[in-house]
Amino acid sequence: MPTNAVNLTEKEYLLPGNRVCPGCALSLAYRHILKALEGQVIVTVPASCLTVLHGMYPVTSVSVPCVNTPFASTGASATGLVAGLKALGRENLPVLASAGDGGTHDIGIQALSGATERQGNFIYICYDNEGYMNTGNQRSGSTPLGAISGTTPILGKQQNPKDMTAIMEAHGIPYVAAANAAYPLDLYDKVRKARGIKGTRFMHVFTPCPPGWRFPFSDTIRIGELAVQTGWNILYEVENGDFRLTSASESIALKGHLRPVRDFLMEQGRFKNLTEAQIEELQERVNARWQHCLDRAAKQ
Ligand SMILES: Cc1ncc(C[n+]2csc(CCOP(=O)(O)OP(=O)(O)O)c2C)c(N)n1
Ligand code: SF4
Repeated sequence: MPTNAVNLTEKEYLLPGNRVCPGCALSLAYRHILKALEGQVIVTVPASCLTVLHGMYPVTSVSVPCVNTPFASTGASATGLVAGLKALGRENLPVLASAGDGGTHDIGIQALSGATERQGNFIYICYDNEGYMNTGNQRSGSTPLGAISGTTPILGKQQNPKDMTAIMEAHGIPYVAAANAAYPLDLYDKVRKARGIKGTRFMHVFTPCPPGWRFPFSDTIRIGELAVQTGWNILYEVENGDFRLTSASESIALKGHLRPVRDFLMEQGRFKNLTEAQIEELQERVNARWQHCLDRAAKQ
């Protein structure tokens, strides 16, 4: 049975008080990730907003052990933790590697790809705020076309992002999922499922960032929901090759239609300089991706 607000565990592993911004979707997502793992996990994290959330030694806001690793080596760090646990006869303790989009799509991709190709037994969660946010919003391989960032200040980024979830699926791993912090129960259920599977499990979690995307701190959930309602972000999972839409994306596919992507874009200051041609290009990209997902879902 899917988790709901009544049967969700009340136990917390992310403790009150940390240094992320108000309205940070990463904080909400991470809270549910740790709940799903019941706090029984060793985490490895490179430099990012997640290290800020964890806190600086000897102060921490989480009740799980964490290894801070250099930027490029999160996949290698996860491999080492798995090997160490095996040597201690503690293979059953899950290893979670988690990094931002900069640490995953760009700087950590080779170590992650290598660790995945070796079929390392860990969960990797990329939280995606579509930029290098901890250092003031530089453009990353996940920043969308037209988005203003610290390194694309006027015209916005001139390229489309790479589809990291598809790249990870191409490694032939047993579980891949796309989730969104605005749908925490869907996220929670996906982490629970990932926990029960052996091998490399990859999850992409969409995490709106109020200061980086330039929307009010109070609108995080609404922006996350708009992303799904417009098809900008699609909720799905691929288990041993079987593709399935989940949660709100599944409902839209069954009995609804997508809202125009403009509804999502116009709420955010980072898109204020988009041209009409770019909005059209973004809409076409969303349409094509949504159709691809509908076709895959129909084949199952
Ligand atoms: C090798 C190296 N280069 C640069 C930095 C500076 N740095 C720290 S955090 C960060 C941004 C990380 O971006 P991302 O991985 O997207 O995570 P986010 O900050 O968005 O959570 C950068 C560039 C560093 N710590 N190490
Ligand atoms: S910059 Fe964005 S991702 Fe980082 S702590 Fe603030 S809201 Fe969260």
